[in-house]
Amino acid sequence: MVDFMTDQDVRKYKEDGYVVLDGLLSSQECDELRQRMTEIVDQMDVPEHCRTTFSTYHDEQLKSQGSADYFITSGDKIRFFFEKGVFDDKGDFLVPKQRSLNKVGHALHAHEPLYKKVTHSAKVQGIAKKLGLVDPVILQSMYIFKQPGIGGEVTAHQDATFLYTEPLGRVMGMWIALEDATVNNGCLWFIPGSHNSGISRRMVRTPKGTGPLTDFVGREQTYDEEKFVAAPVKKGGVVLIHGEVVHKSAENTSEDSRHVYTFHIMEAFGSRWSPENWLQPTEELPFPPLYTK
Ligand SMILES: O=C(O)CCC(=O)C(=O)O
Repeated sequence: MVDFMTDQDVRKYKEDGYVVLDGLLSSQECDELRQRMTEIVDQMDVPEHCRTTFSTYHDEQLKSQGSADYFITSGDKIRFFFEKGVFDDKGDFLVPKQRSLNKVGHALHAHEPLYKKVTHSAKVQGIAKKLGLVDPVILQSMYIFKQPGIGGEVTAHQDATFLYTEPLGRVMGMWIALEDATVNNGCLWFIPGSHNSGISRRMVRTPKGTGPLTDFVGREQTYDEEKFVAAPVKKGGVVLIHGEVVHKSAENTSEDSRHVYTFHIMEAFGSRWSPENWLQPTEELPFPPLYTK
């Protein structure tokens, strides 16, 4: 069988820190994943912290503590993260709920059979093998909506800021377009070659107690806007994202959505997953190996 990922793709990935591969999924597979997400959203329970009214400073603190908890314990669950301004102060939707979400995360790969199937598909395993990964494990997964009109920007970052390993260079994102991702609806932009300069900051868990649950160490860097190159992708295509490559996406001011399913893998062989990362394997969900049937 001809490799889905060619030698030239591997070279491009190593040189630039990312590569776009067309045709990972068929159009029908994309539609099935989207349809399943519509059902999940139809049935979702709106998280309590979104429903809390904030009339006093104390309530506001509780609400923000609630959302921090909701995030940091989401690694082994399916949870809902919303765009800004989609709830009124009683926690009722101001927009149709199918149009309210920023993302759903972080364990679709474990709990949702269709998503699990795609994550472990022969093509995905073939990509990991082609890149020489010995023991890749799945760290997390997300469905990102980039809603028409309100889908917010994702500022320039490196994924290893959030998913830190020693040594670096062990994490890769697979970002699958379930609809065409274009410069108009918020495709990814990269600084080619930026994966070779380490990382500028890390997000770490803070010691248990009061206050924020995570903090940043290091500096948020500013990047030369001119250096970013757009990476539009056709429905069904995948972008491989090196853990240290600088990337971002613009807000979606168009009338089209830009749904993607994305997950991150780590070469577990010879790597140390930082215990300070927000995301930790749990008893319910240790990081599952990618190479399974
Ligand atoms: O989907 C997006 O707009 C951004 C995703 C991203 O930057 C990431 O998954 O690291």
